[in-house]
Amino acid sequence: MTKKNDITALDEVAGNGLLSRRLLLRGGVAMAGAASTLVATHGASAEPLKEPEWSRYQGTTVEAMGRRTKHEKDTARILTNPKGEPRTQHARTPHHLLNGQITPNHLHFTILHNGIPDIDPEQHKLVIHGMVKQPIVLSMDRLMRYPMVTRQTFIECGGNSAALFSNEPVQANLQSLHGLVSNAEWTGVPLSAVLDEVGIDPKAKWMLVEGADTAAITRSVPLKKALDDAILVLFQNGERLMAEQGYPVRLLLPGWEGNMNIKYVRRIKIVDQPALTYYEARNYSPLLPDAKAYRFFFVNEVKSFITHPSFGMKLNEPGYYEISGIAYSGAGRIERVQVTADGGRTWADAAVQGPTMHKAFTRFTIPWRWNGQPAVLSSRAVDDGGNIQPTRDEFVRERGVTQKPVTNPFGFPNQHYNSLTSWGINAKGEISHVYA
Ligand SMILES: Nc1nc2c(c(=O)[nH]1)N[C@H]1C(S)=C(S)[C@@H](COP(=O)(O)O)O[C@H]1N2
Ligand SMILES: [Mo]
Repeated sequence: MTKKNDITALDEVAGNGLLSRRLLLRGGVAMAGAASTLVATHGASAEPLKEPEWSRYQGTTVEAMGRRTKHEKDTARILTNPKGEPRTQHARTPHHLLNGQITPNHLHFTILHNGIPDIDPEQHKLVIHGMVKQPIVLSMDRLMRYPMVTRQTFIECGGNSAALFSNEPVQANLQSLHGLVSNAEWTGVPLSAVLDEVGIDPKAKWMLVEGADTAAITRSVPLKKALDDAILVLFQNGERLMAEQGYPVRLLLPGWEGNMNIKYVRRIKIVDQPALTYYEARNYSPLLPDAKAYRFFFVNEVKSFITHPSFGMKLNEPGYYEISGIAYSGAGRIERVQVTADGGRTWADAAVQGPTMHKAFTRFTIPWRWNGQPAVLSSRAVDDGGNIQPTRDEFVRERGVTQKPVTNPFGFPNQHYNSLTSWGINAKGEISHVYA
């Protein structure tokens, strides 16, 4: 038997204090040595509670729309146009302040190339035409009458994590670095059901999808994907889509590059080849070190990052901490996540919280005992297709980095970064962004 406060008696499963994820199953905070650092110091002198102000008077009146407590006002997105500048707008999810797997609707990341359109659902129509037997015009009323499906999935902008293409680590928090990905439960009509009804010409291979905002963002999507798991989404986490997420209807292509998930979708044209629109031919064709470029980059590949602890937080004393983070893969289900506390020399399996879903966020955790010495934390995910998140060396060799540090973390020097993120912890417990 391990004695309650004897933290040294616990076996480390990897270097620098990583403990077995099985401790979590056994309710092992006390066993992990937390008894001395969490419980003993803060629970020692339990006195009768004093009556605080808020216990003495009637609370405020409940309103029709629920609201968040003012104490959490800093749990907000950060904007690239905080003064309301009319430009392509990015709003980033504060993953370091959230937990679990679902991104709340008001904190879902957003990219809009031309602002939020104010669309009247009574007037909005979706046209499906081109190489079809019978073109159709769908009102939102009519679309609502199709059978619906619900699934959880993430959406990630190709430009997420772009700052990590810099050859020096940009000192910015998780929200700035990886805030252009979010995960929600989406409900809507499988696109395949609607395409069945219009009758696709067997020679057709692609569809051109167009939004109703002024950006008229248009993208070519292979029909194979459209018939596989694409959804015309009407609901987001149980309520109608947020205006920013594409109200009244958006295309969802689970696991595929953000910009293909066309919001405010008003037109789908069935065609036999990609249209090579501006948004697919220039904006979203990542460059390679040999001056070639990807023509298309569809799948957001397997990826993970540690959310707690992360940049900007501080470890106040040595002892027990839970390391926690997010893993996801546009190619499938997360099968395994490993964590290192010594910059990649040794790795331990994290606990992966189930049920794990295809192309959705998966939360991982592992207990850690920090000894007060410098440490480098990082995570590495593997999906059920056997795809492994590449090390930074592997990734840079294939995809390159920019020569100068990217001082502006909102810049888009390149796309689809899916390598590791490492947090360096110094002896004071301060956390910086490092390349390990
Ligand atoms: N109509 C329209 N659809 C759009 C965009 C847009 O500006 N207009 N932005 C795209 C980009 S670049 C991304 S990454 C995703 C972001 O989806 P979200 O704002 O719901 O997170 O929407 C895509 N669909
Ligand atoms: Mo994007």
